[in-house]
Amino acid sequence: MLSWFKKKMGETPPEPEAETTLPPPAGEETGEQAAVVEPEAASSVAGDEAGGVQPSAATGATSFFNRLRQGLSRTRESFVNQMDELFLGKKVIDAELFDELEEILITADLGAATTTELLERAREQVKRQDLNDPRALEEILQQLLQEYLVQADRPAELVMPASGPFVIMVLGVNGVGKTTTIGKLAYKFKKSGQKVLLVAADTFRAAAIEQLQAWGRRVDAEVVAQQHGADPSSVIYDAFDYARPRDFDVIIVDTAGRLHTKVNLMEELRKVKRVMSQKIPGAPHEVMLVIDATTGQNGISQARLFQEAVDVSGIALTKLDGTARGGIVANICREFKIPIRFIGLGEQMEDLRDFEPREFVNALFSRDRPDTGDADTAADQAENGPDRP
Ligand SMILES: Nc1nc2c(ncn2[C@@H]2O[C@H](COP(=O)(O)OP(=O)(O)OP(=O)(O)O)[C@@H](O)[C@H]2O)c(=O)[nH]1
Ligand SMILES: [Mg+2]
Repeated sequence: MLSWFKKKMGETPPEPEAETTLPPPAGEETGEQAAVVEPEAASSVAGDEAGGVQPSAATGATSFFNRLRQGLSRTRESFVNQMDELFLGKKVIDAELFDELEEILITADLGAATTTELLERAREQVKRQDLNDPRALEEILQQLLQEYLVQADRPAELVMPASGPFVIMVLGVNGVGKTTTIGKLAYKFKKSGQKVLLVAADTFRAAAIEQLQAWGRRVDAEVVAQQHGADPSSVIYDAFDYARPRDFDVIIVDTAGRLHTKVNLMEELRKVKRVMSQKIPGAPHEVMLVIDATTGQNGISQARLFQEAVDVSGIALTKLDGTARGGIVANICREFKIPIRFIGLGEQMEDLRDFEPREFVNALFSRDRPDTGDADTAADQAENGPDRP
């Protein structure tokens, strides 16, 4: 796996800082309602509040792989338990075993089409290699699942432009975790030494602006916002004008997940996107669709609407910690053929991980065993530094 972003012209991301001191969580703050917020004011509040060190999940004995396992514990336990029950009770690979396996995979949100295709390939392999041991089938399954995820993992890395800010437009149905993901992403970029600006272009929902400002304070990133009900395009204009002389590396734009009608929403998103490209040629460089893993097929159909309206370039899959149905990952990879860039495994700023297929499948299939720390990937080390004792 490559590092999670790179700059063009062969520049590599700077080394992450060993530990970042950030203000304490600021979810409870309330910003001034319907006020035009000056970017400097927003950032100075962050500075004022920077008194404590946010306890970081990166400290302590838990390895990053273990954190992934923990995040996926619901999925893993359900999946692994069912697999164990199935395979332990069987001596040979037969049609009944395949039927039961099919049920497990569909229950795990793998989707009917993906399940059928996957089992078809598994059957072929079993036949070709003349296998009898059910455990061998489990290995095949693991390998095939990983292949699905790897296929869609073509450049999962974000590529920043050679000059000017890297603009990310974040979209998705309401409540999927857009604003939270923006906060976490800003934290990741900040930790990598990038100068980040957040833009509150969700002016529809009353509390949306304050929520983004709270994240701005939490991760110490500036926020440009206007009042509730303002025209999102006008917010973009303001924000990009503000950004021009200030040398931001990354601009992340929050958008509405809901308007009066779906048609309105899609039209507005297209307009917002157009305005961005008028202000900064090439922007947005990344159109990131956020999907809530707990919503299953429904989430996928909703995501399809966004995909049709604007050209999505990457996916962030949130709330994988909150579902026992991790199979949705394979389903999304097959359905969208767009790289899953990040997965959300909790509500805190550290809970956004690069999506690494091999690591993901390993965590999903892993049984409870003492962690040796060996499982940390190079990507983990590069991103978060080595494990601390
Ligand atoms: N457990 C868990 N909760 C998450 C994750 N990501 C977001 N959430 C929670 O999901 C809820 C909705 O998140 P938001 O970020 O407000 O979602 P949104 O898409 O911006 O919502 P709207 O602005 O209403 O469209 C919040 O309570 C978040 O804390 C995740 O990865 N895991
Ligand atoms: Mg939001």
